[in-house]
Amino acid sequence: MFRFFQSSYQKIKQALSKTRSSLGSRLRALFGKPWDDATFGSLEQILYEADLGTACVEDFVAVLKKELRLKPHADIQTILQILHAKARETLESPPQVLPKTPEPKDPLVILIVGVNGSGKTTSIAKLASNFQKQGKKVLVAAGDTFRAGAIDQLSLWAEKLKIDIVKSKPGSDPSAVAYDALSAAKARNLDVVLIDTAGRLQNKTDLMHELEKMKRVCQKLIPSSPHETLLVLDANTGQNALDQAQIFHQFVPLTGIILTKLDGSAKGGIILSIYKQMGVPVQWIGVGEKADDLIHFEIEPYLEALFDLGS
Ligand SMILES: Nc1nc2c(ncn2[C@@H]2O[C@H](COP(=O)(O)OP(=O)(O)OP(=O)(O)O)[C@@H](O)[C@H]2O)c(=O)[nH]1
Ligand SMILES: [Mg+2]
Repeated sequence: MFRFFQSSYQKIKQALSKTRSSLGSRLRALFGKPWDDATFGSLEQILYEADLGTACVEDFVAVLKKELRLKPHADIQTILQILHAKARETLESPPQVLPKTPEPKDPLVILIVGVNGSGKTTSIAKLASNFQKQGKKVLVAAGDTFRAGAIDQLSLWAEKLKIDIVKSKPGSDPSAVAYDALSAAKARNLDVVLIDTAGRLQNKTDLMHELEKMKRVCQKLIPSSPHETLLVLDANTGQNALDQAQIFHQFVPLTGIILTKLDGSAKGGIILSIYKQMGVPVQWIGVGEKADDLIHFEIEPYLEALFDLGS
């Protein structure tokens, strides 16, 4: 257990290595010399560039200004600790929507949503593999009936991971696929259903209504479902990620986020930014294209990495 904890701790820090080296070293350089009012202007810029977003940046700058008035000779370690404490306070506040627990006879149903190419289908494969390793029986639903090749892409993963899949013809109603998947999972006594959906831009209202419909149809069979709705966000999206999260949340209340492609990004601050503004937690981090390139998010290693603290 300790070894597992230690390795996931290290993995998160590794995943944040780009953010850490850019944000951490810039903060160290900024406060490594005597600071004045102009320093806080540069601090704002550095925090924005790590994708911390307006609300968090304002918070951080305000708290640091206040604390440094009381401790004018604070060293860099103290300064990083002040930011760390503020960020922790943000992440430890209660989430806005809690996941639901399925009835013992029902499978756990997870709806996966997001814009085009964010990593939804790959994340479903990664989650499926993760559940499988816990001994759970998983079924995936090929709910992206829109993009040519989407059904085949998920079928290939299902074949590779040896998991059940429910699919239909390209162009068919995704809600019907979701319904079939839930009834198959109930009939076969499976533990988890992961529903793929077509990529959609958050400003395409008709497509957002289609997600609402998928949710309603799931509820016909399992009233408490979907128990989780996860938004898949590409870490390289920048502050548009917040817009995506806010609009998806209006149509299908989000219980969490999967932040993908953090392996190529120095923008790990988006995790804090979204939580600060919406109370939706990042649950998983994607760090590559393989089935096991998924890390469960934990606050402490994230913050240590973000502010370049500890080992
Ligand atoms: N480096 C990296 N690549 C990823 C990650 N997650 C997904 N990808 C890649 O991103 C690309 C898009 O992934 P998909 O899973 O097809 O994305 P999607 O959201 O299902 O795309 P659509 O169905 O077209 O909307 C693929 O080439 C994936 O291999 C990740 O965490 N890191
Ligand atoms: Mg897809």
